[in-house]
Amino acid sequence: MITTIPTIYGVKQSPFVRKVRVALIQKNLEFNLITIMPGDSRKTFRSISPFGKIPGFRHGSVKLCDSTVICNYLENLYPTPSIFPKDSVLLSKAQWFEEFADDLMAKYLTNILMYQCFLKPAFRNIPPNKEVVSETLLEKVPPLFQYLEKKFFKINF
Ligand SMILES: N[C@@H](CCC(=O)N[C@@H](CS)C(=O)NCC(=O)O)C(=O)O
Repeated sequence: MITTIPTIYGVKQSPFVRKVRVALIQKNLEFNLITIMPGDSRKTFRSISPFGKIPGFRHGSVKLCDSTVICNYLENLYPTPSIFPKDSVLLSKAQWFEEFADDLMAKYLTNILMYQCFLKPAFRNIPPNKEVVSETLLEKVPPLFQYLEKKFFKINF
């Protein structure tokens, strides 16, 4: 058993960092957060996350990247309380929603909208591409929320 406190490398605003923080909190585990921006090129960080993506994760001598890999590591090492259903069909459903959020939701909400509307103007001083923002908001995002609403809330707007 590794006795050191795990360390997350990343920023709180990242949905992938948040996912790992939630898993650690659910499991009542202490952790450190070292603030690292995506793409940071420092050697210590790149030895944990070779392509500079956040979150990176260190636990003793164990170095991991990718939020799904990290959450699975935590679940296997600290099975109680569990963050995944035991039933294999429910587990597959949970894994599908995790993949849905990591892939499609992150693609449009984080990589396009957050980048265009916040990161690009704030850090690169470049205004958002209005066409891309409008196409994403009007065409790409609504089907994702309609799907979630149908699955979870049974609301029809
Ligand atoms: N599949 C990865 C995705 C992580 C990811 O894309 N993180 C973003 C920040 S929210 C990042 O580091 N982007 C920088 C890049 O793609 O170079 C995970 O689940 O951890």
